[in-house]
Amino acid sequence: MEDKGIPREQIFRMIRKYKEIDLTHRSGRILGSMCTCPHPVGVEAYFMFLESNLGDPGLFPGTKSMEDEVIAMLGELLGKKDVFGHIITGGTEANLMAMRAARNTLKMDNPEIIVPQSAHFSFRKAADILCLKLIKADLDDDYRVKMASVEELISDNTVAIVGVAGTTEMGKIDPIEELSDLCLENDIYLHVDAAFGGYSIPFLKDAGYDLPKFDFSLQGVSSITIDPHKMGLAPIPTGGILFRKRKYLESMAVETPYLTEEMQSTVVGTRSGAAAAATWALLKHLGNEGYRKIAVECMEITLFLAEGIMKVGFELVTPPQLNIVAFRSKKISVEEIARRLEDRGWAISMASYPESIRIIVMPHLKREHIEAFLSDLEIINQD
Ligand code: 0PR
Repeated sequence: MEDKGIPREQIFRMIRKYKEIDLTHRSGRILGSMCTCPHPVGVEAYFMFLESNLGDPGLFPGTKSMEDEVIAMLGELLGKKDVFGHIITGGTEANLMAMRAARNTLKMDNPEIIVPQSAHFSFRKAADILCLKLIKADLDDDYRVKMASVEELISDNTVAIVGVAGTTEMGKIDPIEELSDLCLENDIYLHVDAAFGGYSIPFLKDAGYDLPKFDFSLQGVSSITIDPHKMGLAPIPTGGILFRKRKYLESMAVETPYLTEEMQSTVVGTRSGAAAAATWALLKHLGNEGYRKIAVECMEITLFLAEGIMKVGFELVTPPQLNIVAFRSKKISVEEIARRLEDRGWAISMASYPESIRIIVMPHLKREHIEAFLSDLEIINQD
């Protein structure tokens, strides 16, 4: 650190150099990210609330009201208006809170959680932090969790079962209705990780897409992760966790002797009020109609991409259910496809199960980007 401070203009000249090295979503080159350009209304709201700390909500009662209203709006979107929860940093923290609530409510000696093989790696972190045994259930031919496998894995130590609505790699929706029935029968906590699908499935259903039930309308669902910083277009970091009952939040509450709130259930103490404000502003500004349009556009481009991939000689791993396309080739290895695409300036990602190239058609990807990608893919296939 220098002794004498650097003037403002010079600072911004300096940091611009770093910024120039970064990729931007706007360039249309990022094909493997679940994040996107934050919506300007969310950004403006975020800026307005930068100093507000929801870890001490008594100082920021206005921001706290916005968080409460956001939780009710997200609950309503997901089948139950009177839910309990918080706006937090993202899917990882939400999944950690859900697993902590399940563990604390059941209080078993050797707690186990059953997650689909497709579950996000945040459950590995949660299992490690919370000392839970992580048990993985098999997938069916369409990369959804196999019910028979889940049933087989249930034991006296099971504290929670996880279903995913929009898997990280394939964008598939697990049979949540069947998981809900199973959990009701066996009195087990069911958590739905809809970090990705939470902001699109309800809108796509509205628009007439045939997608399964996955939310609180199913009585067995105890909690849901839904991330505004993915398909919700909110600035990073903005996540959401919703619980069916207040007792789940209470099971994690610790006393906060000198703060304006008496008990705190979140993992972190000081936390962003800006994230809640941005989510509030976007839900109100875009409304059902705005989000429906975004979700439908992403799906239309997804189907255009999926068809194009087959036309230029590659094969889809599975038909897309949400806006994720996974593909591979009969003659070129996945690593080699990835290398050739990267050489051509595409930032893609690879799925591990099954090995494939995975494209997430987020709102920053427009038809022209996909057309340019497909023509490169065609060249790659002929190289
Ligand atoms: N649950 C699901 C289903 C997810 O897909 C993810 C993240 C999480 C939970 C965890 O969410 P946070 O990362 O918000 O804690 N899925 C993306 C992934 O791992 C995250 C991501 C986003 C990765 C942008 C890369 C990227 O550029 O692929």
